[in-house]
Amino acid sequence: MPGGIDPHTHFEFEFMGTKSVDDFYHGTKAAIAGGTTTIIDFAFPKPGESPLDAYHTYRLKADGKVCCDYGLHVCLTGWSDQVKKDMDLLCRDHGVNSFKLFMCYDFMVDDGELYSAFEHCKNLGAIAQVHAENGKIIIKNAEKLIAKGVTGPEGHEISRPEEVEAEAVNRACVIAKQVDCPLYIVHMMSAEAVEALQSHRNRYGGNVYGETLACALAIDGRQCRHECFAHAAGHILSPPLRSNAQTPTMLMKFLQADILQVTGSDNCTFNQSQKALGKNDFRKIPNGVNGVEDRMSVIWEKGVHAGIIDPSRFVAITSTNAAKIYNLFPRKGVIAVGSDADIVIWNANETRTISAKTHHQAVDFNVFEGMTCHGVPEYVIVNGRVCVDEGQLRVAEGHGRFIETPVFPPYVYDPEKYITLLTEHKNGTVEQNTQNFQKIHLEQY
Ligand code: DUC
Ligand code: ZN
Ligand code: ZN
Ligand code: ZN
Repeated sequence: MPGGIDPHTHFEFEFMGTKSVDDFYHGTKAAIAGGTTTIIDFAFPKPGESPLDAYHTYRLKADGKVCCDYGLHVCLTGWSDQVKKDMDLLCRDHGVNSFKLFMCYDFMVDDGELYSAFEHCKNLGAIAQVHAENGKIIIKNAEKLIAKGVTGPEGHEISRPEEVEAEAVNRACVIAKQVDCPLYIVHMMSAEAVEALQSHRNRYGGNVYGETLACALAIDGRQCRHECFAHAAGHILSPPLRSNAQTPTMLMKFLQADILQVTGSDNCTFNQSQKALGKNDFRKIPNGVNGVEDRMSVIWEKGVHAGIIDPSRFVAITSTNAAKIYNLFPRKGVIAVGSDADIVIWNANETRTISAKTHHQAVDFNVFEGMTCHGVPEYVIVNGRVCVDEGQLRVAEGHGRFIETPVFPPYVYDPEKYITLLTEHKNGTVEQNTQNFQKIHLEQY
């Protein structure tokens, strides 16, 4: 199958008073070990830094270090004429076609700023991305919890319940619709949030896309109530893993039904010593977990091996859809003449057990610790170079390139352009998938 594309990583990210430990070398090495051959990271402006400068800062961090190809989304932490001009230059000369805005954290933007940024994305042919959680509500909820003495990791999810995610999803969709801008909602973590997305799409049309994460498909928020602080804090990210034990399966079914389109990892790793910054206040636990290495195996296990999605859909949600949405298709996301030689030979019968002791990431913790997965990459070819050979990892630092993501007439969800997947049985009969869920997009082939 085509190599995995992880459109959501944060390598060397300066965040919450510290820096994520997987850098562009360890992060891309781990990606390849797990069958991912392209990542898209987020250039994030430091205080006072412009978006264009942030882009250059990230190019300097990544170029020469990456083992596989990478692209960059650019984060907008505010709105001004300068930001608008930077967006023009980033799209025109720097190979950027996606801009992320945050509805929570210190650098959250308000509805007017979202409106202006979305409008400019629309004008440029870029796609807008949001981290959808209502930041003002979270601040209030967390203050009250701390005042009541709830300071441990369990307070994190309590302060940001599903409706706080769903409200922001709906609001982002409404604002994007006003200016007819395509919108991509990153890391959707709850059924309520996805239902908000689907309800908007049903009413107004489909130029909104939803991504969920490997961790959300495999583990739930009960881990954050573990008696051991390091274990609980190790599972803190935002939006949080949900305590509802049904959530991972529900999210997988949303992927199956094309209600969600993409999976990422949100790989943003902090060692246990860094997580301890929030020992007395859950608001200070650096947010983020691993996933760039294990995403493909975990989704194979919980999706394909569990019988919820078929292998074609697996390829769509781990590779092809991200390539299409970020305008990398058909260079990436497909095996075809003229495409990059990013290829994975996947052994679905083989198993491996995930552990921080054996993973290739720099971080000292793994949220999938002890999980046994079917689905192991036997060979991984990165841009023509065999980097996993019979399971042996042989990466080359600097082998990866920055890949430009050109602005586009965006990929529009249009049911007319899809065909239903046909399943051919050994006896020669062909069965149509009457559920009409598995759809492949053929006209580019
Ligand atoms: N959420 C995380 O958990 N980490 C990085 C940034 C984010 O939005
Ligand atoms: Zn430049
Ligand atoms: Zn986010
Ligand atoms: Zn993220």
